[in-house]
Amino acid sequence: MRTDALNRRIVPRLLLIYPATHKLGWVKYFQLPSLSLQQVAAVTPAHWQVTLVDESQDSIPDGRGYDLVGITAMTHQAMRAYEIADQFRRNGVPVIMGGMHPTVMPEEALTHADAVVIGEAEPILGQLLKDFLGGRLQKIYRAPIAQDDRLDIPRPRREILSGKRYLTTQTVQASRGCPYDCDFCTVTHYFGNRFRYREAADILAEIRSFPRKLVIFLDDNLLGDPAKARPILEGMAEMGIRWGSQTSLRFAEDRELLKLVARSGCIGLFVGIESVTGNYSQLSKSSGKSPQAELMKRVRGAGIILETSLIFGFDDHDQSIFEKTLRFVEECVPSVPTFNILTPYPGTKLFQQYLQEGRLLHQDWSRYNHSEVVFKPLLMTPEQLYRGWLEARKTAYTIPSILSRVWNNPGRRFTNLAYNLLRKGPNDRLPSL
Ligand code: B12
Repeated sequence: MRTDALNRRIVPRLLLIYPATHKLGWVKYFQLPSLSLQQVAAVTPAHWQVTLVDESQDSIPDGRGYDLVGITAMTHQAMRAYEIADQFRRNGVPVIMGGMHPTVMPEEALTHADAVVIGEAEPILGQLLKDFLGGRLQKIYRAPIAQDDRLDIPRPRREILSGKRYLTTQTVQASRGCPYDCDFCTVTHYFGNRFRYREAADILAEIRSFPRKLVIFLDDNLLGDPAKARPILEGMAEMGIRWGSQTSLRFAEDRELLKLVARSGCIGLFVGIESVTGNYSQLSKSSGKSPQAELMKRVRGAGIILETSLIFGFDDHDQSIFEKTLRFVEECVPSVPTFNILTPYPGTKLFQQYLQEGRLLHQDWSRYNHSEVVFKPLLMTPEQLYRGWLEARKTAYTIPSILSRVWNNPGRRFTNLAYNLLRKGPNDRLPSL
């Protein structure tokens, strides 16, 4: 019946939704827009009309006037995504889902959606939409896992963001895939085990089209393959832009590369140190000899703000890990240290291990958010892990600690201070148990 109505209408309408898990207040205007949905829009054939609802800024419509709803979800968004999906389906509007959580839990997602996309939308969405219009929608659309080292995707459709306010809409993805295959990560399994890069010329043309100077890369590891990253960096060095990205610290083993990174306008990098016991980071898989402290010093010395992610709760962590980690932060002085509680996301080897060992406390996905303990740690109680994490956050973000970090990081002191104060923000509002 729906298909008949659709056939009568010339322009089919797709509503894309980014679910919000909590109210953000004024901070909502300092977020980055979902690139996932801009990319989904980019591979939606031009005869579709596409609308984006970002729940942190917009309310969810009732579905009238839309033919199909597409919802994205990371694990912590899944419960909210399902509520929204159920509502639309009750109102007679079919729903498709994609993103990391539906990709790793397709059967679960299918209890709330008419179809699920597993993996990347680019190779498969055109077929899905064709099937939908033809009344032949299948339940599962599985994108092949890419095998080559080229990433051939269209640029995101930024115009769907119009009318919304973000920190910047100038976000770019240069590469996908990762060879490291860490136990707590799903990326390798679904996005391939090599770094796939877009053509440097295409990335640089995209950046040149931006009206403003700040660019944020949404890559897992922009500098993962230096040979592919170099032409992008060289091109950016000509443009006088400022940029930030996530990467692995190992790039700083190459001093020339570090110089080029700084010269190309890099103002900040987010790196995963993961554990100070050294057993879990990409760095421990590196062939390089430089210890992390030295690499961090080099990056700071180049005037780049270094945000480091440190995780608590691995199986070799007892209660001494908090003290050890704080000492590491004092000695290595990352510009902005972030502390996370280990979270075994579905689809990872870690999740499988804890499931088999009966160590998952629950599967309430909304609490799989790095700020709650959802599993039984090996050498601590869940309460000890939570309290230790909270105390470490508070200790590292006292005003004297912040000032000492800012003082010890040359260059960009104002940005660094502002970023530290932003990170300190939520500490006082977290429950103490
Ligand atoms: C950039 C990034 C961020 C940015 C997000 C910026 C933004 N607003 O988009 C920042 C730094 C803010 C961030 C934060 C977090 N992130 Co993050 N992030 C990433 C990263 C590196 C890339 C995501 C991205 O934009 N990719 C580009 C888009 C185009 O790709 P995509 O999302 O995969 O979408 C494609 C397909 O999945 C599919 N698809 C996606 N949605 C849909 C919907 C439909 C309808 C269809 C058909 C298809 C489809 O099509 C797209 C095109 O191919 C990924 C790692 C990764 N490689 O996926 C982690 C990742 C998504 N993040 C993760 C996590 C855990 C978080 C945090 C919860 C961490 C924390 N400590 O708080 C927060 C959550 C913040 C929030 N918004 O609520 C995990 C999620 C794991 C999981 N199972 O949920 C990932 C996978 C990292 C990891 N290694 O595990 N993140």
